[in-house]
Parts: sequence; C-alpha cells; structure tokens
Amino acid sequence: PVTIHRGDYRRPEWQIPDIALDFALGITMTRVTAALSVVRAAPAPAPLLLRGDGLAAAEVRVDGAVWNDWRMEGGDLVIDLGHRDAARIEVDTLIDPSANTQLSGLYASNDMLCTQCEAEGFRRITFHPDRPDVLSRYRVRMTGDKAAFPVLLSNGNRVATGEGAGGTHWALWEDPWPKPSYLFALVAGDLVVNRDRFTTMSGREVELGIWVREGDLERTHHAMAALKHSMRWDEEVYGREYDLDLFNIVAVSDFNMGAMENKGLNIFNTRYILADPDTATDADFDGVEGVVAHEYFHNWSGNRVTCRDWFQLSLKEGFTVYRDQSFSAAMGSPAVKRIEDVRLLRAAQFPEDAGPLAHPIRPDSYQEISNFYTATVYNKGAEVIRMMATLLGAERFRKGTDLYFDRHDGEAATCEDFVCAMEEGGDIDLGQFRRWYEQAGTPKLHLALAQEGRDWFMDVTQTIPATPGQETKAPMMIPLRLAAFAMDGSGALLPERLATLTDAVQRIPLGQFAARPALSVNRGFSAPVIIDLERASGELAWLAAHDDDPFARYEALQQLMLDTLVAAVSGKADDREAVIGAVGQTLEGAVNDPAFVAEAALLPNEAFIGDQMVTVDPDAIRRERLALQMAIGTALENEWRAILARSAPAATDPSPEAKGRRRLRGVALAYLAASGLEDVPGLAFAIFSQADGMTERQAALATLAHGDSDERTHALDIFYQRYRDNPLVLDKWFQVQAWSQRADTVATVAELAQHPDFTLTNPNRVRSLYGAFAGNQAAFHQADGAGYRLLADLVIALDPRNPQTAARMIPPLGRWRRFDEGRQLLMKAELERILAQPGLSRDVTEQASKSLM
Ligand code: HT7
Ligand code: ZN
Repeated sequence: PVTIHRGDYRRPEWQIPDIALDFALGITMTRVTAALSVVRAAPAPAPLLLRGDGLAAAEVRVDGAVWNDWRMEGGDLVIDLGHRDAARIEVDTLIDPSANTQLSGLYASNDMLCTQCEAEGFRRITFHPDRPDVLSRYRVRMTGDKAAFPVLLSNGNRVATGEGAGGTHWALWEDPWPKPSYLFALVAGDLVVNRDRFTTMSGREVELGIWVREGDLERTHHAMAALKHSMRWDEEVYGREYDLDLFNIVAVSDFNMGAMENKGLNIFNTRYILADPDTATDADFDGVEGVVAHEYFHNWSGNRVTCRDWFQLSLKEGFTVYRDQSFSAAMGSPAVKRIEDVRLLRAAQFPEDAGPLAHPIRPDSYQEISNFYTATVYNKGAEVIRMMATLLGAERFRKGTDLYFDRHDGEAATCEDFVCAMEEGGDIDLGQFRRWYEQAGTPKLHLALAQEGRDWFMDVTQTIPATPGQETKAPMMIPLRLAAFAMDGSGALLPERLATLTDAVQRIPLGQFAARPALSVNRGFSAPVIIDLERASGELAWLAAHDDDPFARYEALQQLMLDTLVAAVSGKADDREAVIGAVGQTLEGAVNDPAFVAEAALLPNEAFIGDQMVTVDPDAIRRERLALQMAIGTALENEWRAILARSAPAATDPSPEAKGRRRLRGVALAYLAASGLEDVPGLAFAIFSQADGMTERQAALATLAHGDSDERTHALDIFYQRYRDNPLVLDKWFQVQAWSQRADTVATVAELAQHPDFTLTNPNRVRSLYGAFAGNQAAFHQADGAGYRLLADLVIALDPRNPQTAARMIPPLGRWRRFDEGRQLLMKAELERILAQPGLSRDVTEQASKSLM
C-alpha cells in the first residue's frame, strides 16, 4: 500500500471555481453529469488529475467538444489540456447506489439515496481532485421519480423545482459558499420534516428542517431544540452567525459514523437525531445534543474555514469537539460533563496513545485517511485546544479565534495557521506548545513534594513514552492547575494557580507551610497527562471529601479506588475500608448533587484498571472489581436502598437534577446487585417493568443481564418483543448482552451474531454487538482466545462489504503487548489470519499490519 506523507504536500495545480452536477437518480442506476470549470493554478503545464474510485468515464468533453486526450491511471482520470489555462470539463458517470455497501459516496439506505463524501467519497460519485484545498461553488440539479423520491435535497438554497416526463420531478440547488468536495451532499427519498425557524443575531431568518422517515417525526424535537441552542450559543460565545437561509438535517439508518457536517445539509446517523423518553436514555439525549451541536459548529470550524489537507484533520475536529464539549457543559453540569469527557479520553485515547497505532494529533503519514478519524485526532485534539484556551484565558482565546476565523474565512487552513492566530490574538509564544501537534504518547508527570525549611516545592519530572516512529521526545509545555490544602480543616493554603511546565525536570515553589500540604493537581484536568504522585495516608480520602474543585474530588476518589483495586489484583494489602468510607461520605451529597455523586461513586472500569498494570490480568481485575463492588454494596446497603426508595423523577423531566437522580438510581441498583442480595433480581425486574422511560428500563435490564435469574430471561424477552421493530432500541438489546459479566458471554455473542435481527449491513447493529463485546475486557480476553477469534471472524466477513467499519474493529486486537504471553500469541495469530485474507481492503490492511508491529 502507498503511504502518504504530510511533508509531501503540494498546492493544487488546478482550481475549480464552479461545478455543475446533474443527477438522474435511481436506486440501482444513477447517471451523473459533472461540469467542472477548471483554472490552472500553477505555472507548470501539468495535466488535470481527477480522482476516481470505481468509476468509468464514458466520454470526456472539453469546452463542449468531445476530447480524446485522456487516460485512466488506476481509477483516476488524467486529462491533458495542453497549454490551456482554463476549460470546462464534462464527464458522465454511471453508478449503482444499491451496490454501494461501503456507505461512502452515493448509496441507498432503506429506500432513500444519500451521500457521504468525507474523506474521499466524492471520487466514488464523479471524477474530481477530491482534496480539501480545491474549493468550488456548486450548482446541483437532481431529477428522480416523484413517487419514490418526493423530497430532493442538496447543499445551499433550492432555487427552482419542476415536473419532468414519466412521473419525474426535479430540483435545482445552489450553494453560494465555495466548499471542498467532501462537504457535498445530496438526499432523495420519501421523508417528512420537522420545520422550525431561527432568527440570527443580525436578524436574518433561517428555515430549519429535520427530515426523517414517516413515523419518526415525534422523536425529532430534542434535536431541533439542540440545534437552536447551538446556533444561539455560537453567536454568543464565538460571535459566529449562520450564513444560509436554510439549514437541513437528514437522519439515515445506515451510516459509518455519527453524523456529517455537509454545508447546509447535515446528514446524521438516526442514533443522533431520534430521541424520546420511551426509547432513548438520558445519555442518548445528551448524545443527540452533543452531536447536533458538533455538526452545527463545523459550519465555521470546518466549513467556512476548512482543512488544507487531511493531515490537518484535528484543525476542524479537535477544535469542534472542544466547542461541543464547552456547549454541553454550558447546557448542563460543567463538572459532570468534564468527568464524562475525561473518562472517554482515558478509555479511548490513552490506550491508543500507548499502543501500536499511536500517532500525533497531526499525523505525519497514513495509508488510508479513514483510519485517522481517531480519539487522538478528535479528543486529544480537543484537549490541545483546551490547553491553549487555559493558557490564554477566555478573553485572549476569543481574540485568537476571532483572528483565526476572520483571517482564514473561505480558505483551506492548517493547524499551524490556528496556532499562529492564537499566538497573535493571545499575545503569547506557543513555540514549545507546538510539540503537542508533533509528538504522540501521553506525557507522564512524576510529582514529589519537597521541603526546605518552611518552603515547600513540587518537583516535576516529565517523561513521554516512545511511540512508533518516535523514539525520543522533547518536553512539552503543560498548563497545570494546582492548589494545596491543609488537612486540618483550616482551609486552602495555596489558592488555585496555573503552573506552566516547560522542562523535563522542574521545581514549582508552593509557599511556606508548617506541615505537608495535600496537593490538588491537574484540577479540571487542565492537561491530558498521567500524574504519578505518592500520597500520604488519608490524603486522597480527605481530598475526595474537601477539595473545592469537583473534578479533583472525583479524581481523588477514583484514585483511591484505583490504588485499592491495583493492590488487590497484585495480591497486595488493599484498603477497602477507606474506599467504603469515602464512597459513604460522597453519598451524603446525593440529594444536592446526584449527578456528580453518581459519577464519583462509580468504580473505574476494568480496562482503566488494566492500564495501570504492567501486564493486564483480565480475570483478576474482574474478580477484584466485583469483590470491591460487593463490599461497597453490602456496607452501604441502606444508603443504596434509600436512593431507590425515593420516587423516581418522571422520565419526561429532562432537567439536570432529574437526570442526575436517574443516573444515581442506576448506580445504586448496580451496587445492590453486585452485593448478591436475594431480593435484587426482583427489585430490578420491578424497576424494569414499572419504568416510565428508557433510562431506568435500560439500567435495570443491564443489571439483570449480568446475572442468572429468571427475571433476566423474562426481561430480555419482554424488551425484545416490545422493541423488535425499533432498530435503535433493538441495538440496546444486543448491547446489554454483549456487556454482560456472565461467564458465557463469548458464547452468547456468537449466538447473537446468528440471530435473525443481526446484520452486517447496518454499522449501528455491528457496533452494538461487537463494539460492546470488544469493550467487555474479561469476556473479550477469555483465555482460550474465543473472543479474539469472534472479532477476527467479524472483520474478515465485514471487510469486503464495509472496510471502514471493519477497520474500526481492529484496535482491540492490537493491544496484545499489554497481556500475558498466551494471550499475546492468540491475538497476534488472529491479526495474521486477517492479513492472510485475499483482497483485503487498504483500511484493514493498514490497521492490522500496524497492530502487529
Ligand atoms: N466530519 C465527519 C466525519 C465523518 C466521516 C469520516 C470518515 C468516514 C465516514 C464519516 N462520516 C462522517 C464527522 C464529524 O466529525 O463531524
Ligand atoms: Zn467533526
């Protein structure tokens, strides 16, 4: 496979100011006539290279006349235009959307046609340079059967419609904003719309539409509210106004990712649009709000200012994730949102940064760009933006973003452009900070308190692990929020301050104290680093109860739990009583702040416990975590029962308080279930049956699914019968079983893969079973390798149909270095078996071969 290097970037030799596309739509045959007005952008007489993937050119016309001076190079079309500096190129292509199982390009989902062009799907529709630094104004004419496709949508504004021959109709769309091909979109289908309006800050009226299949309309209201909140928030916080008269969103069932920010026509996975209390959990509602915001925010961070090349992906994704995180924090509880974001970072990004697929947020090379839509580019990318915001402060950060948007509006920019705008707008030198874009690996800070007389210091040693292709690292610039407390209750000794680390070894003065202070460090998770700090006895419990930063309180309790679990797994003495005491104390806040208490009381997940160990022992981790859960459940039984005894808030109440109470009830039920009390299956079943919404119903079902009761079988059956016709809810039925802590989960997953409702054609269904299973550490890593075999079988079966989704299933197998020798051999054997398959896609080849390195 060909490797593409960031350093090889060359400016495009041709620009295409205008594109006219004519689609004669059909599910099994669509004819595309593309007219590109090309203009030479480089002095050298280079031929015009138009990328194609699976296309055949029937005829090429230049300035209206048939042109023969062209050739195919692989899938690409190369046209020799001699010394012409400008031309109108016309090419016809025929495509079969029904045969497009990759879900990239133009494809059919149910009976509708839709597109997905990021990153390189446009070349599967028509020949085009298909690189993000070629920006064009698009004019799109669509013709189709009126009965099959009553709704015809594309980017921008609909400027004309009409009736055609033989029961057809057409629509003409024009997008006034030049855009790269990856933002092109088209939808044709039988859809209904939830309509609304938004008045922008300058008083312009925008028509909003969320398009779904008949029957789903009532589940679009939350998405619509989220859209309007996002539009207002971007005006207020970033001064960014929407710029078209129309903003449409379409929900499709078959989609490789969460959603896509096509200009004026976002296309969404139904999972991130449809939500009502009966079928969606609070987490699902939050997911809808966050993804709607994310795609909307891309209108500026991604569309108005786009990426020069795909190595710059984090320019739009990291920044936009930071923006959507800030938005969701403002809509709900900032502390809880920060905890959730950090938990996700640790679950998905830290392992990536520590494994064979580690890469900087701005990668240096790739074989298949779809493999780089990663937690590193997205979530670590967001942390990097957050650190700049921390270093600059809110006001100067805003100056920086204003400068960035104004300076690069209408351009294809780079990460370097963003950092330069931050430096100028924020009046700060970010020279060393740029290493966050260059170096992979999670920095580790070893901290030690030192004393000289009454003066106390924090000694910091910064190390960054070697990652593939990067053996040695230079120290990073790290903003670390810290404070120090006296544990005698006399209050803070050192109020919060921001220390900026720059050196491999650095001493930070803390001040003069009579006794060793309790250090509160990386408050609010100000930097994506791992902290290693030896604590005095009782310090973590004290911080868990008294720290004035809620995130730091959460961290202290998690660290206490983690230390206890790691000690137990390693056969060392553990301090369960301290954990029980700290959880008990935290529960005292259950009435005032149930959402925070629920997050804080949760034990660290099994994978994160494994991340703390030299060699992961999945069985011991499962055993000791369950034992601690049982101990906490039993010791605090009365408290958990009291939480469940309070009446549940109505499922229709979406307030943060009600959400927090529901979350805490789920945590309480899980603790009681872990303690093995006899009445718990009955209690869980009662909650399951009486629940007036999906949050409680799913929590009870998931709890039952771990066990072995009649109630479990009964509840799974009821759930299936009730929701078998609702694909998003049926996904949950697969998911809770794949998450199960039962010993027979591998066999259950294998069985579920044969279930009539399981299908490889729908990525949500695949993720709900296999994605959940791969995250179930003890089951996936079953010692006989059956879990590995199951996942590898899936990759092999899925690759010919949908390589993007297949490739996303490989990283769990690439973590082999972290396990014992027996598991290592089994995991590597499965990666090798995958690689031995004939005709393997570029996507899977890259992920599997790098995973073996
Ligand atoms: N920018 C969007 C990326 C995306 C995508 C990438 C590869 C293959 C399919 C895809 N669907 C959407 C999503 C986002 O970050 O907003
Ligand atoms: Zn995005």
